[in-house]
Amino acid sequence: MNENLALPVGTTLDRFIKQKQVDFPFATGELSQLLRDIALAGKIINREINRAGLIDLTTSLGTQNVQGECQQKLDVVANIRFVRALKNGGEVCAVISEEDDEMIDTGNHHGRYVVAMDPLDGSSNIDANVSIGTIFSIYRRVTPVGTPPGLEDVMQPGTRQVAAGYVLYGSSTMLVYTTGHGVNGFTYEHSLGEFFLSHPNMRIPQTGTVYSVNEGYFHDFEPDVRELVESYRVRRMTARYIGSLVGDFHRNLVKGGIYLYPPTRKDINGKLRLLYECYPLAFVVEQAGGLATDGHRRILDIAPQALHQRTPLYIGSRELVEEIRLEEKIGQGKANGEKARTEKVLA
Ligand code: P6P
Repeated sequence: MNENLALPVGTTLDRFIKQKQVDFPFATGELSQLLRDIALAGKIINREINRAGLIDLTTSLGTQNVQGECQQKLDVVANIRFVRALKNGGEVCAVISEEDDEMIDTGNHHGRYVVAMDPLDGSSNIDANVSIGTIFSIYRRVTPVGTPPGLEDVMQPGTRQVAAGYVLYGSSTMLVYTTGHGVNGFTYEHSLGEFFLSHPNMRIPQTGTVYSVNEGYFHDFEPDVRELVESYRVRRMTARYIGSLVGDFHRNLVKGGIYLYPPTRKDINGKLRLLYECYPLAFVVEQAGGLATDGHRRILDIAPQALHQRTPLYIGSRELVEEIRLEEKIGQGKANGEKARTEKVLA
């Protein structure tokens, strides 16, 4: 019989997770279940996004989140859906989210994991129908199982992540994640309601010709950052910036390139958040052979000081990130510390 008449549909996320569970000799399936819970929430958000224009979910609520950013209806919906999926899944004892000022105790005090997430990054693009994404980071809790979670569970350094990834709601919906054994990408097949392995063992090119930065802030940047961006122009690199971190990051992961969010007058420590945007993407990019720094040190080596702490971010192809050696401004670390101290610091 002609096999082409019935080509295999490929490996589902579920089967992949089961197959990979052997990578965790002491795995009891809890992390696997947690990854499934995240994938489920991603499917639900994907449905909300796809019909947002039809059920008036594209507009803003007129409220602000803890960052003082205008909340889109879908921001709030995504946050509710993810927190609910993690609560109902039972594996997670605590969540921190861009949309919530404080740590969320899920009540699952026997849950062994905590999640840090940006439920819907780039949401200001929703009404322009531009790709947006969810970013997540998973840690093992450090407080005893069976007790209420503490801030020490969610304020762990990026090197302690056990898994991280993102859901990209783009021309196709993809889940890309790592558990420390490489990076794998799954594409959502709507008709079957399943994520299928479409990008096994993703590797970012060691260099690239794309740079992603908001050049509207060019005159805000420090002189050495202006020189860097100028050098990209001289090298005739290609500027690609869609204003959605997950979209820019994913394109650079696939094609090679660098994304930069340097300090600006408005955001003196950069705009992006360390715990639920930079740490997870830094874990993914390093597992794919790339690199992420704040211009001086690895993102994963930065010690967390506050739940919603911001950091400059330079992330992508290793050679492009390695060439960035910005001089540390006197007191900049102090500035970071001071800024952090005003942002919900660990008591
Ligand atoms: P700007 C979206 O708000 C976001 O956090 C990232 O997704 C995006 O790359 C960046 O901010 C865009 O910021 O200041 O260039 O509009």
